[in-house]
This record gives sequence, C-alpha cells and structure tokens, in this order.
Amino acid sequence: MSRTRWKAASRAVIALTGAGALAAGMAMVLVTPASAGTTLGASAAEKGRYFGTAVASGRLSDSAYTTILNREFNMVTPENEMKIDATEPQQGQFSYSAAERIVNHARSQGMNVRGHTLAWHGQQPGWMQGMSGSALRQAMLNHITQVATHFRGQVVAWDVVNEAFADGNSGGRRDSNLQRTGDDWIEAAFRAARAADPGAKLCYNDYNTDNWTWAKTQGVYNMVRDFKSRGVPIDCVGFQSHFNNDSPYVSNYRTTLSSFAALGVDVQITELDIQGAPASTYRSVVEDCLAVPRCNGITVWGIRDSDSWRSEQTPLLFNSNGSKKAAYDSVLAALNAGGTTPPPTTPPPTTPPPTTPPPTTPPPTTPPPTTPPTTPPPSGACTSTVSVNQWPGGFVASVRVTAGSAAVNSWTVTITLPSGATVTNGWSANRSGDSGTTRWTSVDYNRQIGAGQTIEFGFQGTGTAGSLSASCAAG
Ligand code: 9MR
Repeated sequence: MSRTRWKAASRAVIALTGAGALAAGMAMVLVTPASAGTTLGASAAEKGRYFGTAVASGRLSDSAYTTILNREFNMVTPENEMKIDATEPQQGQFSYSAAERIVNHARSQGMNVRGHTLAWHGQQPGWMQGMSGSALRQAMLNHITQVATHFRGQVVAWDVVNEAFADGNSGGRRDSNLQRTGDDWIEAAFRAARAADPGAKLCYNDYNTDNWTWAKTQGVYNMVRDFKSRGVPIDCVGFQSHFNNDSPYVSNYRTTLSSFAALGVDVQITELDIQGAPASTYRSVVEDCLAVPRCNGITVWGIRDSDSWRSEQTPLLFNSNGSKKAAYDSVLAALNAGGTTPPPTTPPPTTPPPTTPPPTTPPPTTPPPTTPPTTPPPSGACTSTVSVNQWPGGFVASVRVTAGSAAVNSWTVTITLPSGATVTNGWSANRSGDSGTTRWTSVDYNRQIGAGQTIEFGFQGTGTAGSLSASCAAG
C-alpha cells in the first residue's frame, strides 16, 4: 500500500501552519512553516513523520489540555473510546459518540486519527467476555466490520489486533477467549478490517516487543513474517513502548524497528511513555525512529503527567501544570537535528528560446460542441476472485473485483454458495440472496473502477463455504 495517508499528516500540518507555498508537482521544496522546529508535530512533519498523543474525550473540555493538543500534535489515538466495551456495549448496539468527539476534534484541527483497537482480550464488554467458539468469532468479525466501516475514511490506521502474545519466554500466543476460537483469529481479524476499510493501514500492536532479544518480540516477528509471506493484509506493527524499570529501553530497539520494517511493514511507536521521563532516553527513542525510514510516527500515551495511566511515574513530556519538561526539549531537538529538507542544490534548468517560431494553430472552422456528451464511456470487462477464511461453523469471504484494460462503470458479481452456507452480513456491495446463488452489485463509492484497478468487498456467513468462485459482469 502507498504511504500517501501518512504523508497527509505532514501536509495537514504544513497547511495548518499557513505555509501554503508548497508548489504542486515540485519534488523537493523548502517548506518553512511559521512553527517549523518549534512544535512536535511540525518538526516531525519535516521529517515525513507524525507526532501523536492519546486523547481522552473527557479532557477535551479542559482548555489547558486542548491548547497543548492543538499546538503540538498532528495525530490522535482515542485512549479508550474506540475499544470494544466503548463501541459495542451491548451486542449489536453500537455507540460512537465519545469516539466521534475525538475524531471530530482531531479532524477540525487537521490532525489524523489512529483507531485503537478492534480486537483485544482486554476491555471486552460483558456480553463478549462470556462468549466462546464460533459465536465469539462471528461477534468479533461483526464488531470489526461495523466499527471499521463506521469510521471508514476518518481513521488512517487501525490497531486491528492488540496484545495477542504472551509475556515471558514462550514466544507464543496469550491465552484468551479470542485465541481459543482458533489460531487464525488474528488473520481473520485483519481480513475483515481490510474488507471494511480498504484505505486504512492495518497494524498489529503490542507491548514488551521492544527488546529484540525477547521471546515475545520474536514471536510477533515470526507472525508478521508469516502473514507477509501468505498475503494476510497487514501494513504496520505498533510498538507500544511503555518503558519502565521492568521493561526498560534498550539500545537494540533500533534493531527491532528496522528488522520488522525489513519484513515490508511500516513501524510506529504507538503508546510511548518512559518512567521518570529521562531526556536522554526520549532522545534515543526519537533518534531510533528517525534512523528507520519506515518508522513513520511516534505517539505518546497522554499529554501531561496528570493525564497518564501511570501518572505516579511522571512518564510524559509535559508537567501536570502543562509546562514543557526537559524530555520535551530533547524530543524536539532530536526531531529537528539535521535541519529541514534542503532546497535543491542544482539551479532549475533554463529553457533556451526556441529557434523556430512555434506553430500557429489556425482557428477551428467548426464550433466546439456546446454540450458535453451525455453517454458514459463504454464499460470494460471485469474479473473477480474470492478468498475464504473458514473456521468451524463460519467464514469470511473477501472478494476482489478488477477492471480489465478499460474502466468499468458498474459491476455485478455472482457467487454460488454450497448448501448449508448462509450469508449473515456483507460490506461494500449490495446483496441479493443469502444462500445458493448470491448477487453482489457495486455501491456508489466503488461503482467505477479504473482500468486495471481493483476494489474489494466482502461478506461473512455461517456454515461451510468451501472454495468459492466469483464471476463478474461489468456495465
Ligand atoms: O490508558 C488506558 C487506560 O485509561 C485504561 O484504563 C486502560 C484499561 O485497559 O487502558 C489504557 O491503555 C492501554 C492501551 O489501550 C493498550 N496498551 C496499554 C495501555 C496502558 O494500559
């Protein structure tokens, strides 16, 4: 996937700070927004990265808090408001108001949003805690589908799965009700998230994965390598990086970040806080991220020490009274080290004057048509493929529709399910039929597919889907 959506964060900051001088089409320009080098977000943006914070919706009415938030950050993670207990407190009843308060605030300030988190053993609502097996699997996939669809286009990245690995020396999965639905629950979660919001970056997020020598780090690394080799849709890995005396920062952190990045994923520092906030450790973390090209952003887990889940450790960049700590200064200095993007050193080419006069075009002898043609261009052909993620009693199907060498104006995909398999819900397409022959037609936002381009839709169901085939008709 392209990195455009991360870049949008930098653009937003540039726009916010009023430097509208970014000439379109120029590869390298010297952008010197008014606040360049003086805030975390602007300085990170100059390095092609974002600087974010966890935000609690309840604090948005605290003006001291929002003053720092709006000034310093260009990425926001809702601290609790997008978790499962917050967004689906009763099964099938979704509640988005607290999350939307944060999303709306962020977007009104030109900040981007990381979604946290779609599938997790923690902060499950009571109804989910009591579930198991295929009913839980189905509920998890439905949750992912609903929430990621609701926030589609408003969240640049999702922590799709959070904290699925065990601490200690096993390097294996953490036991949980989700894990007990089958080892493939993580990849099923990623496929459902991709189908629901194909534009969002999809991350696996965990803690105690910073030290390259730890078994847990290796366990996650092996999973990501396996996912990449099998085409499971994962784009990024989040390192929570809650550093403290039991899980300290270590100098091999950079090796960890670069090793994961070498698997072909972006890496982000997603929940940074450091016990006692030593300035030198904060500086090392920033330097490590800047040293890894695919480390595209840092998020601290709160603004002031008083906002921290571990406030007694005073682990953040601002004092409880909102003043900047030494750690803040060292982070800013590390972000600014090396200066801003230099201007091109070669002068622009000077075009010599033409030696022959340009041809003069005679005026057209027939007037141009006054009305544009009303018939759309002919629709090209399409093809479709379907991949099925099956578990005992249920499945998710992801369908890819690809236009041929000409653009497609609309499409219909036909998929015949074996008996006993029934669709329970779908996304990104209109459906007719839920068993036997099912037909899926394009919706507004994916009706037109450019030549050679692909869109995705999906559905989930009960029963056994087997290996499905899909046929596509365009027009
Ligand atoms: O900061 C969050 C705190 O307000 C909640 O009480 C806590 C409950 O689980 O979750 C905290 O955030 C956690 C994050 O969602 C996942 N990684 C660890 C974070 C700190 O516990």
